[in-house]
Amino acid sequence: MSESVVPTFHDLSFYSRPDENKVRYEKLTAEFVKNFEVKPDFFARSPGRVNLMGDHIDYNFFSVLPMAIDVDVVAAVKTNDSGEMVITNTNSANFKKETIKLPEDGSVVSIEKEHFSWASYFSCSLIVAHKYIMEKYPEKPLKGLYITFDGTVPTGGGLSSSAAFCVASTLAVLKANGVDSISKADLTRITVVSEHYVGVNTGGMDQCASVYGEASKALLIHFRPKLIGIPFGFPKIAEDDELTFLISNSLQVSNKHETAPIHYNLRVVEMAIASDILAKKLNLNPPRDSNVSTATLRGVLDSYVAEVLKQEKWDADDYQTGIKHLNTLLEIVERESIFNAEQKVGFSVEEAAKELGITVEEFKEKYLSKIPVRFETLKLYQRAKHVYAESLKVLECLSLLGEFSKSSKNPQQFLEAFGNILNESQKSLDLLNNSSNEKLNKICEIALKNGSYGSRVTGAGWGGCIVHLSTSKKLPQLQKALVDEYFKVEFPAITQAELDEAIINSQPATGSCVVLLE
Ligand code: NG1
Ligand code: MG
Repeated sequence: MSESVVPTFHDLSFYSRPDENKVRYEKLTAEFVKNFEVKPDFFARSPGRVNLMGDHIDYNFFSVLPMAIDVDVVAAVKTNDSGEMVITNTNSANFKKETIKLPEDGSVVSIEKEHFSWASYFSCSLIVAHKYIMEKYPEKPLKGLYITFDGTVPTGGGLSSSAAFCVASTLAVLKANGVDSISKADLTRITVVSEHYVGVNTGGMDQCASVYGEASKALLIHFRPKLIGIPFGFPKIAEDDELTFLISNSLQVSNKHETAPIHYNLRVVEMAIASDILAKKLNLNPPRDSNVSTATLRGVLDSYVAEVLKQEKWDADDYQTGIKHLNTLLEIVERESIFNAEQKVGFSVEEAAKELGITVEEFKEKYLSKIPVRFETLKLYQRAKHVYAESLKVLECLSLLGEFSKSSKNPQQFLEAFGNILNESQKSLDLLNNSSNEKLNKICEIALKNGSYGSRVTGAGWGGCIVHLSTSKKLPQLQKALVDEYFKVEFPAITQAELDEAIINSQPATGSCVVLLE
């Protein structure tokens, strides 16, 4: 599986709605011709994703369960001889034309932190693609490009618009520079770090889901022992009814780049500190994550299994053993000797430094200087508990799916059990990870009364989308309730077109690809 190659298609039949996309590609081509007075050579596209289970755990290297979805970012591309990257967007009101000059000495571009724009995300992709090309063809200078993008992934919505954009951009630069074949594993590996260049310390779920997506399949993504996406199908629940995931966009935009210091990056930092404190208290020697030189919560679990339980590493598909170990870690996190009652409320910098046996200066240097964050107290207990409990839920989902497909278990029971795991995850995201909010909780509440078996915030949170587990028969009621009780109440002037975009009934979609049309 890891050796499979990013495909090239010669028509649009890989889409679940090829006709709609034909019109869209024609419009994009016309827009490209208007911008650059030539036709594009090819298209590079990459889809968004919805995460079904396991949020804020990928950067702790725990497995996640996303699926690529129909919405995507398409780049129409042509090379030029000017050595410039000229990027335009069909949504020119929000994304204005930008030109990025390639350094004359052939080195990779650098990102100007003071001039942050959508082009900064393109530059991230340019950096990772250029580095890859330099390794392959050290003597060839990078070509200039004309690009027009067209995106249908809602931005700031937890459906990973940024990863779809970065992967499509990277693929565009690679293809234009003669990389006609790249493995899915390589494309994932190089794009995983791209957003780190704009200061968001992302995990690898989104890029992996965007690259490995397959029609009608969800994905199990492992980060250890190595990053890999494994497609799997959902069981049929009845002859005349189908399991369906509905996505509803809360239309609260969360700009991860702007809020990173108080939201996303703060979680990355809190979880790193929690890992180091757990390792110290348990006398463990977990591997250090080379990126941040701290332990990870996954590393703590693996070391505990090896050093204390003296057990071998368990296989990624041995869910029962994984469940047992995660439960052990959850019990440990509850111990008074790990976090006392006061610490369970939150840590000050002084307290956290004291726990680690280092000075406040050393603490600030190690944890607070590389990734800027702002906080009142560090919620280390809550974050560690969320990560272990959420990772446990991923394994519980897998184990449930396995059981259901083996035995002739009642589909109703299956949906209820699966939905229950989703609902417990939402509680954890809200109360332990604090990445939900009142409006997002409200959407979940409405959905659960109207045909959803389980609803949870998907992606980073603090706004964005909710994923609901439902069935095709229950969809009309669910959609109607969301419209009447959320969208029309929160946004009385909302139009039908806006509603159509906010409620997404998406099938699992094909991952990143190059498209060559006649
Ligand atoms: P979204 O919200 O889709 O950007 C982010 C991270 C993921 C993961 C989730 C939370 C990026 C590109 N992706 O997703 O790696 O950590 O949050 O599970 O920032
Ligand atoms: Mg994103």
